[in-house]
Amino acid sequence: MFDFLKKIFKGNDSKKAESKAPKQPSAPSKKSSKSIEEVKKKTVTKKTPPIQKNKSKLIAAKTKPKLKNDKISVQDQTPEAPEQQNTLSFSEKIKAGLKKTRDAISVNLSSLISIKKIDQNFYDDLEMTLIAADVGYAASQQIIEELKKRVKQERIEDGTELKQLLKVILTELLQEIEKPLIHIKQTPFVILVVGVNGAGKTTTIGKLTKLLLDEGKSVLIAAGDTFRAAAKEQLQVWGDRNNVTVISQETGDPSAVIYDSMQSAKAKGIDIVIADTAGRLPTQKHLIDELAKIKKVIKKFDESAPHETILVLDANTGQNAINQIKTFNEAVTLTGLIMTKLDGTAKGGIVAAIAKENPIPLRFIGVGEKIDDLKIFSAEDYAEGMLE
Ligand SMILES: Nc1nc2c(ncn2[C@@H]2O[C@H](COP(=O)(O)OP(=O)(O)OP(=O)(O)O)[C@@H](O)[C@H]2O)c(=O)[nH]1
Ligand SMILES: [Mg+2]
Repeated sequence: MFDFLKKIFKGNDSKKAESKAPKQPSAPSKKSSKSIEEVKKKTVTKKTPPIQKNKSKLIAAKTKPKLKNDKISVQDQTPEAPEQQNTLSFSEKIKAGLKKTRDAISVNLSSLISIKKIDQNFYDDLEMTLIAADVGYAASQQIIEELKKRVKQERIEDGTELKQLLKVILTELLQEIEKPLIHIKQTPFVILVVGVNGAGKTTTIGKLTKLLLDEGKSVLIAAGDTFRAAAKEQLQVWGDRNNVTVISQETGDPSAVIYDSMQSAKAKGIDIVIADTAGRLPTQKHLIDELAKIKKVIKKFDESAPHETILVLDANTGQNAINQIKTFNEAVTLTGLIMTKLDGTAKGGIVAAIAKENPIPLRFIGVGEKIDDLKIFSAEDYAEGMLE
């Protein structure tokens, strides 16, 4: 497990995620119901952070000689690093990012709780509120059914307790996709980044590189977007900010660039290659097929690569994210997701829709354009950010 998980989780008193190996999407497992009392207890009990299980791997990674990244302070290299970045904690940053979503839900929820009895009308209005935040029909239904059941079981009449219970139920649903990225020992560990145009792939690669460098890994970036003019330059800016090598070519063949990058990383003993790709729409079949070809070429170098295939999603696209997951997953078998732009949308509920409808692990969330604005997804923090 990446060490930065440990760093980020340190000082965050509400962690409870368990370390799990990355795996293909699986059907949501049934979870036992938790009472409010259990939840209250949970919030004061410090749980083992997810990295603990893989401690030996971390130590091994730490003792490995690092390359030029040793010399740099990424923080110093970031031109736009804002003062506020270092003062906000992990949970606070997520909360700040999800402000619009929370406001949209909370305003309705507060008025519902303050004026209504907990009856069918209340549940109907709550369902509409969740759907408006893009939680989606299926997930909203599941949440409401569970809420009804447990309100009855636990004889809840008080609005504050109901909100607390709603948070627990949402957390349980989100835990289906709370599976942090685990670094296997393979070198180079190859991360292929795909997604629609403008989703935030390149920016996310810049932010992810920073997280990995902080973890003590060495990183090389492959400029696999050979399609868009200026794509290379944009990636190079992120490479410069992080002081890592960006490999690009004059040719228009993304497979060749990524293959070259893997070769170079192998020769230099670099831990991780992150490969950018051109944006493409699910409807552009030939471009989606091209991704499968890229994957095939990567496999010629290393049968086990890419070790992580990440789809970057823009939270503003709402329910269309489900469609994107389906199409990209069919073409390249996704192992993880990153949801970006959660800071700019009132539709952060889409993450719950994914947990219900297509539970591929959500590795990170993007809550801004700055280098430090990528966070490991935590179900509990996210639910807290949505509902407060
Ligand atoms: N507010 C906000 N903006 C973001 C976030 N991530 C990316 N962006 C912005 O989204 C825009 C597109 O980002 P890119 O990284 O170029 O997206 P891309 O997927 O690489 O785009 P193409 O290569 O054209 O397909 C840029 O203006 C980014 O600054 C985020 O988490 N929050
Ligand atoms: Mg790009």
